[in-house]
Amino acid sequence: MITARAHTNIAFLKYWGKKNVKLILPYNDSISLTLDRFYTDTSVDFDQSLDHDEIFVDEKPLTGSGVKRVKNVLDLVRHLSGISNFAKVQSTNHVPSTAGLASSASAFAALAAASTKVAGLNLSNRQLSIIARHGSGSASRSIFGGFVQWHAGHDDQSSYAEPIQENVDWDINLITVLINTAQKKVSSTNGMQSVVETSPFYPAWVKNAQADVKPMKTAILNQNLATLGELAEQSAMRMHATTFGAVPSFTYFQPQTLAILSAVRNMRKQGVECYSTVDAGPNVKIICASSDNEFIMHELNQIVSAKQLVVCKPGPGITYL
Ligand code: 2P0
Repeated sequence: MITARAHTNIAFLKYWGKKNVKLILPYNDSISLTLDRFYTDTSVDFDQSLDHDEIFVDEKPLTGSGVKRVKNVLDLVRHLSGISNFAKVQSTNHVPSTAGLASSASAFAALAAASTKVAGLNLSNRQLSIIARHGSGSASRSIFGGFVQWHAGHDDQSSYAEPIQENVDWDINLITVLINTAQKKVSSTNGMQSVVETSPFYPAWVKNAQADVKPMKTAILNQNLATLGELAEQSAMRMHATTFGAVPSFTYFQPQTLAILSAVRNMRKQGVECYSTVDAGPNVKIICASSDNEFIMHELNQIVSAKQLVVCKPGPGITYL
């Protein structure tokens, strides 16, 4: 049995829409930061005594659409290794229970790493990224630490992630604002597919996202927080704009999401370098320097409680436990 650990990542330039649904090939490149605080540990064992794949997440049998995705990854590993046994998979998420951050990114990155290693495959991280992508697009990026780019590519082998800067040696933080929601959410998979098929804003999204790749990489390499933050906030707002244009229209924003977005803009007006990003849910993540954490947390405390705030720093790529 092998256990691997992978950390979640937050996209600064979003992945939003598949040009090939089966292979999970995205329309545009995306850029993310792997985080230190949230991660998944996954153990895999191919066992000849099993008559089906056994998959447990947080000690409960996995149900729903995730099962097929896990089997896709296991089938790929069986195909590559020649192993025919079924597998026992046990996955534990280390994320706050109310976060809505339980991420398929860390889960499938850890699964790709553990399953290939236990099958005796000695793969490069690029190959692991391709295998993780078959489980979930964003998982391709969680193989690596720090700032990562997922190249959209045009076929299975050309769509992979690679590091822009693995060891982030500058003072960048991400404050996660956990906003609870009672409303049922549209999954990111369904949300992005609906947008691709129905939103007239989608072509504009693809064109602008791809154009932002180079300036965002430059901002990262120059440690330019202001440019990086502005581009990241733009990417998030443009992604969410596509959902308003979908038929039927939908949004991931909740009232508190808007309140936090507004607070961040106000702090910026006061000269604090802080920027927002929002994924397929109501939580806001604030990009800033740690020297401004105290001020920002104090301001956010007017809107949410202290326990809804989690400060994250750049995190590592996959490790084996
Ligand atoms: C991202 N998201 O770049 C974007 C921004 C959410 C919003 O990647 O269908 O769970 O499994 O490939 O990876 C979340 O989507 O979707 C995601 P699938 P995934 O982080």
